[in-house]
Amino acid sequence: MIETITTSQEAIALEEKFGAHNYHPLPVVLNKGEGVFLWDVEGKRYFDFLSAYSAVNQGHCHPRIINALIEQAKELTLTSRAFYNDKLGIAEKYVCELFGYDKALFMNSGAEANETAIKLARKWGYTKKGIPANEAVIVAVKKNFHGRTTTIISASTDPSSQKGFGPFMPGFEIVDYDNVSVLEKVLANPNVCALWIEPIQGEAGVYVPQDGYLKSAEKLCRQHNVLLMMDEIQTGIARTGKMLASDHENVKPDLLILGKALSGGVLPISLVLANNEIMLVIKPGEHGSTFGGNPLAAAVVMAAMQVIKDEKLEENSERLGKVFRDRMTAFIKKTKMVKLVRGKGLLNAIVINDSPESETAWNICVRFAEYGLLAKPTHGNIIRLAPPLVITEEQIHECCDIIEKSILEFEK
Ligand code: IF1
Repeated sequence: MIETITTSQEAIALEEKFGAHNYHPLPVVLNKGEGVFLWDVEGKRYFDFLSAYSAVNQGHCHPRIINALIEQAKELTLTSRAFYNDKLGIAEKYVCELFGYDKALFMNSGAEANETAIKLARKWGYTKKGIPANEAVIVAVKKNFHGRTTTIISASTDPSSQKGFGPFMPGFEIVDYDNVSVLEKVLANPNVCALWIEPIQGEAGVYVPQDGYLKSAEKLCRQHNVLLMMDEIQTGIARTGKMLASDHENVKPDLLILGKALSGGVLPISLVLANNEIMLVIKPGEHGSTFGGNPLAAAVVMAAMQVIKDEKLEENSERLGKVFRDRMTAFIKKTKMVKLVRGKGLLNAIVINDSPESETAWNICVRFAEYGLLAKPTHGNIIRLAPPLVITEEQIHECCDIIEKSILEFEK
C-alpha cells in the first residue's frame, strides 16, 4: 500500500534509508508548489529562489501547462519514434520558428541534449569538415557544467563531478572561459569541430563573461569553420531577460541546446536545434531515445513556451533583475558579509565574504528558509538567487528584505 508522509522528519528518514545519497538537500520537505511559492509538509510557505535550477521559469504548476499535460495525457502519452504521432511535427515546427532553425531533435534530460550535440558536431566534423576519423576535438571551457554523464564529465574541470568516474572520453580540449585570445589559438586546429560553452556559467556561480566574449567566440568559430555549441539549458527560456542569453549579443549558435524550462518543470524535455547542413548528418537509426519527442512532451513544450510569450516573462525577467541587483548593490554597501552580486535578468548570485570551505553560505540559506525563502549555495560561498520569472516587483522587495535580514544576522 502507498504510504503517506505527515512530517518532514519521516520523509527525510525514508530518503536517508532507501535513497542514494547523491545529494545534500536543505532540510525542507515540500509537497505543494504554485507560482513563486512552495509549501512544506508542515504547511509553511516559501518563496522559491532556486526555481529547480531554472526549470520552473513559468512558476510552479502553471495552470496552462498543467492543463496541456492533462488533456494530452488523456489521449496519448508515448508512441516511441517507431511510429509517427500527431503532435511532434507541430512542436518541431513551433520551436524551429520560435528560435529560427531548420530542424529540432527532442530528447529528455539536458545531459542527453548535450550528448546529442556532441554526436552531431563530431559527425559534421567527419562528413563536412573532413576531420580524420575519430580525431574530432571539441573545445570546452574551465568550470563548465553540461550534465553528469561520463562523456560530459570527461570535459569537466570540477573534481566533484569527475573524481572516481574514469576512464574518460578523449576528444576534448579545455581552455579558459571568457578569454578570446586562447580561442584564436585553439580553434585554428583543423581537427576542432566545435566550441562548447554556456553563455553564462551557472554552476560556476553565475559567472557572466565580459561583454563581447560571445560575439568574438562566434566570429572565431565562423572564421575557422568550427560549430558554436551553446548550452542554454539554464540560461535560456527568458531566464536572463531575453529568450536566450545569446540574444544579449545577437549571437546565433550553430547548435542550440535547451532543457529545463522548456517544459516549465512539468516533464523532462530537452532539445537541440540546428540547420539542415548539421542536423541531417545523423541518419535514421543513428540516434534517438524511447521518450524523446513523445506527444505529451510535444503538447507541454508548446504550452510552456506560449506562457513565456503571452506573460512577457523576458521583459519581467529583465526589469526585475535590475530591481534585484540594485537592491543587492545598495545592500553590499551596508555589510561586509557580501562581496558582490552578479547576473543577468533573474539569474543572479551573491558571493559571501568568507572562505569557499566555510559553512557560512549554507547557514545563511538555512536562515533564509527559516524566514520563508529557499535558495542553495552553488560552490562554497556563492548563493544563486533565481526566482520564477512570474515574480512581481513587490515580491522581489519582500524577498530582498528576507535576504538582507538573514545576512545581517551573520554580521560578526
Ligand atoms: C545536478 C545547476 C548543476 C545545466 C547546464 C546541462 C545541464 C544542467 C547549463 C544538465 C543541469 C542542474 C543539474 C543538477 C543541478 C543543476 C546544476 F547548474 F543548475 F546548478 F548541477 F550544475 N547544462 N543543471 O545547468 O541537465 O541533465 O540535469 O537535465 O546535476 O545536480 P540535466
